[in-house]
Amino acid sequence: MKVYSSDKIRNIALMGHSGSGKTILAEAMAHATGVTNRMGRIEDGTTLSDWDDEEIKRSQSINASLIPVEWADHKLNVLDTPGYPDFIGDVISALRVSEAGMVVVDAVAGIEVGTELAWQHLEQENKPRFIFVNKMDRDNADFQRVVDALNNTFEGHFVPVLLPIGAEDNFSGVVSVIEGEAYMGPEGKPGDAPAQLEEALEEAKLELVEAAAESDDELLMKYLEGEELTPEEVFTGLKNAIREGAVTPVFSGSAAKEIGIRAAMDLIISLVPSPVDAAPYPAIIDGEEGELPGDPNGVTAALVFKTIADPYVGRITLFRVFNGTLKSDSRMYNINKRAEERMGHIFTLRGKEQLPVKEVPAGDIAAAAKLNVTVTGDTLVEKGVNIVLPPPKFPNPLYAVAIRPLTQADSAKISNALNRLVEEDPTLKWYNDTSIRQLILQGMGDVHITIAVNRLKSKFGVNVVTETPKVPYRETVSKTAKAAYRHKKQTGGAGQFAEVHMRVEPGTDEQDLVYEWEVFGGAISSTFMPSIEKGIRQVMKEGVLAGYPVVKVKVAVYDGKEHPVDSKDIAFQIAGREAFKKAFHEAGPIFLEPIYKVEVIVPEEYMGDILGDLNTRRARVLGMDTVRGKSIITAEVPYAELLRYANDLRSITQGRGIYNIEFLRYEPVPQHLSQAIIDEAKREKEEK
Ligand SMILES: Nc1nc2c(ncn2[C@@H]2O[C@H](COP(=O)(O)OP(=O)(O)OP(=O)(O)O)[C@@H](O)[C@H]2O)c(=O)[nH]1
Ligand SMILES: [Mg+2]
Repeated sequence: MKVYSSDKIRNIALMGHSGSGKTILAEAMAHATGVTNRMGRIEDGTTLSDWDDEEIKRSQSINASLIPVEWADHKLNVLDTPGYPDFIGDVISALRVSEAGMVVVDAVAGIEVGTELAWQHLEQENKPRFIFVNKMDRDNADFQRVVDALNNTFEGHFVPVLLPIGAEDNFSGVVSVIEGEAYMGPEGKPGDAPAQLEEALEEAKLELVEAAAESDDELLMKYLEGEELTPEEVFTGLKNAIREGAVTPVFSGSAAKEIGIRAAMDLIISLVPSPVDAAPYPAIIDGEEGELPGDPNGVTAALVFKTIADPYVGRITLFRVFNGTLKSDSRMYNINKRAEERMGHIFTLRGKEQLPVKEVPAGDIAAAAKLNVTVTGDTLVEKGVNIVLPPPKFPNPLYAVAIRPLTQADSAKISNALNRLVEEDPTLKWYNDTSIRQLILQGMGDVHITIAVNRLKSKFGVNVVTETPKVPYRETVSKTAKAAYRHKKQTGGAGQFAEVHMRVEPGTDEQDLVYEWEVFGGAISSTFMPSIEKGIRQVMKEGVLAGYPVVKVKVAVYDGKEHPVDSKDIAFQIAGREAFKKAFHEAGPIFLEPIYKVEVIVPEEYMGDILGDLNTRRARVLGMDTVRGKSIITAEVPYAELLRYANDLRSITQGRGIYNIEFLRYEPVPQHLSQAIIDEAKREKEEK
């Protein structure tokens, strides 16, 4: 593909509710610009974006896809993101490298959960926003109703820039409000605006011109003096207003019928900030906070925002250059890993297709294959330069399952396969929790996990069964107790003898075991000190009450007895072990459970339901706040009560709630719940 200079590039992320038509919109842009000679269809699994097997199977996007299109001597890097909330990771990645987000809204359904989530995200990231009201060809499509709803629901000023000509079966074209020209049919044939739109056009134009004028003193003077602003002046002013979030332009069209697509691309070029407009970019330069000018002739720095790990194609690393120019076959330095990488032939991706490029100037997006150590979030720089670009910020996982390899062969392959999956998707995590003897796979929701499990099988041939994860309880004591144990085996052959007296008490946060020796006068020789400790540590690993590790105890051995011949290491290990168990039982044993900080964000009207539900989860509510119609509830909640929260919150709020969690600490389990943990452990043991 041809190399475009930084000012000719536009990076835009398509976002919004699942099914609003983002993938088809990207497809229509590719078709309109001659990339394909026919439109792919979701139903046939033939779109450029949704090429992955799982995407085709589910008829929905799972990964962000890059669809570069060339239009009017510009290159538009369209990033088609998934709308389903479990796949938020790729929305975050795509937005990190885009100058703007375009929220696609269904003209019939109007504002949906995914619209709200996308909007919230764009507000948080402070990115210029655009709305594309899609599916104007559908029965009951109503453009004005959507614009009104947007203005009533969200902060900001939503103004049409492309008005629809007709609707439903009669939807035939769009009119550009600023220039007054119509684009008719799929070819976008030039035409005149129909008379019945005159009033709406005038009104929208006035709003746009005012917004443009207000963003620039010079324009404002001209406007107030009654002079007409040229379309160029309106575009320039409007660009500022959009950047400040004062105005959100609203497009209309039909991706499937390919109407309004060329007009939309024209406006993206005019209104979306180019990488030059959007500079400077924050970066850590030589260890200090600084800025990069986005200069293609400056030092080179690129951010890796996505990795595709395909067992057949190999690893593909997508990056955006923020400064300088990255050249094919060059060597770059991964500053995070402190390692050199050979870039090989670089290419841009279009869906899964690789299109070679010679070089990538600041602002553009491209990919490299077979890098050695580089992962998502890393910065690649030219040798001798110390620049770190802020990585995309991914949320902590919300949902977990335990997975068990089905056969020995699966077991051998599983950790490699999981590593590859996680490399591709930073919102997926896995670890082996030895305290509960389970392999834990964490993600953003049940669909996310289901797909990960499917991929384990289809991509890596690893079969697993999933189970509910156990809560990683810990065992400890709440008071001081003493116990003594005598181990004696002196019937025939070599004898064993050891007697240990010990005191067990609550320990410190820093160490699981504080072990002290208070034996005076040589009742036990100190050579047996480590033997007793070994016995204690063995019990701590295995647990006393229900098989969970023992933590935070202080043990003092203060007396005992030994035998000149029969006392040996093993005898004291056994005595230490048994004495510890005895004392532990006497010392007010309790369970500790993990406590998480939970932040729930829901539309105000759900606040009561959320609080009521949290109440049943033993939550401690720390704060409640309402900001612009959204309630934010923070609470401390035991992990045991959060295992199904992703699903439960979804059903309480019809999917309109989001939350994030963060581990805080371990806390004692209330006494009345302890017995259930013990019973459950017993039941499991018997089953085995
Ligand atoms: N009538 C009509 N249908 C459309 C239009 N655009 C998309 N569709 C259909 O809407 C369905 C969903 O379209 P997608 O492009 O997959 O939606 P998406 O926003 O990418 O959805 P996710 O990938 O799940 O986030 C498909 O069946 C499309 O054919 C349109 O303009 N008009
Ligand atoms: Mg899609």
